[in-house]
Amino acid sequence: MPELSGEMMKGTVVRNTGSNYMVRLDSGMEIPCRVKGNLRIKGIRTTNPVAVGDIVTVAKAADDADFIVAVEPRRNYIIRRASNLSKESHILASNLDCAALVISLRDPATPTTFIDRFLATAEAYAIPAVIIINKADIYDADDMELAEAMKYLYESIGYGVTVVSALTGEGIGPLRDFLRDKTTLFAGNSGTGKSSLINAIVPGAGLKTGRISDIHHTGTHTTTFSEMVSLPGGGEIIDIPGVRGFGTIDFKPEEVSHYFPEIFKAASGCRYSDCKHTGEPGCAVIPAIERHDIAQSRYASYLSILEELQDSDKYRKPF
Ligand SMILES: Nc1nc2c(ncn2[C@@H]2O[C@H](COP(=O)(O)OP(=O)(O)O)[C@@H](O)[C@H]2O)c(=O)[nH]1
Ligand SMILES: [Mg+2]
Ligand SMILES: [Zn+2]
Repeated sequence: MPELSGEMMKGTVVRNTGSNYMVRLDSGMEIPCRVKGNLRIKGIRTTNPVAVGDIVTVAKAADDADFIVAVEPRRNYIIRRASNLSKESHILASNLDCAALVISLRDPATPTTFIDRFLATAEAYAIPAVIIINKADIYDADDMELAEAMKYLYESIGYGVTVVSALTGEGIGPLRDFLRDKTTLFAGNSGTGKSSLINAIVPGAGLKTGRISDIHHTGTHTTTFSEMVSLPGGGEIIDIPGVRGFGTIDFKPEEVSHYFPEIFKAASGCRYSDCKHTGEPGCAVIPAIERHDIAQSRYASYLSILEELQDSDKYRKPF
């Protein structure tokens, strides 16, 4: 442990690669930091004690890297299990105002269940979510019709939806306005254009982007760590590694419908309060699907989460 000078500074973690952290001080200066060995955050078992978005106290060290010695309580945070069977979680980002899912209708197409799982997870974290449909420039008339249908569906549930192109700049101006003064997470499956979008929104951000062929052939992605990028007019975007979904919430089966707002609303009419909406007598959700008040695709996503929970019961743990 190097000698600390006693000088303390406040800042925000803007990048985390392994055990190295970049902290932006209130002065705007960015300094590399490490985490003091005994820093532990109560309540969650995580592989990283400090995450991008954290507000931290830094102690100046005598040698080159300074030390993060304290983390302010998080307003919220999103985690991912370190691996499927792991008990440890990795914090992807904290202190978010909005979670944006960047999707594409092709090259690569984002599955509907992926979208709905993302939205349900955002509901569980109580973080407002929006959907950004990118790559408008490659869509034909059928794709645009699908984009419009998705916009209609998700906006009717309460999620903002916008169609943009990082390549041509279509829709980027309004998106930039929306992002102002917020800390927004950009999530999405690999190759949908998260890094390209950030580069289009923030000229000079200079994030690395992948070639589609690389994604298809090797399954790898260019972003391997979370990174925060400042918007020139105020606000931040956090780019997280291109992975499947942005969180692994351990839902209780009877709670899954709480995170599908329109299903939750209809469920107030179910006879039993623990109704799972899978054919129980007096269920009000099934008739709502038949009336098209609830989309089939949303119900299918709901069921897929429910089924997965029942399959993986033996691996579940509270956190
Ligand atoms: N045609 C088109 N290609 C795009 C667009 N946005 C990104 N791409 C391409 O999609 C691939 C993946 O982009 P990248 O930003 O690395 O995706 P990420 O994995 O989500 O960060 C790259 O080849 C980009 O050039 C877009 O709006 N239109
Ligand atoms: Mg990327
Ligand atoms: Zn029901």
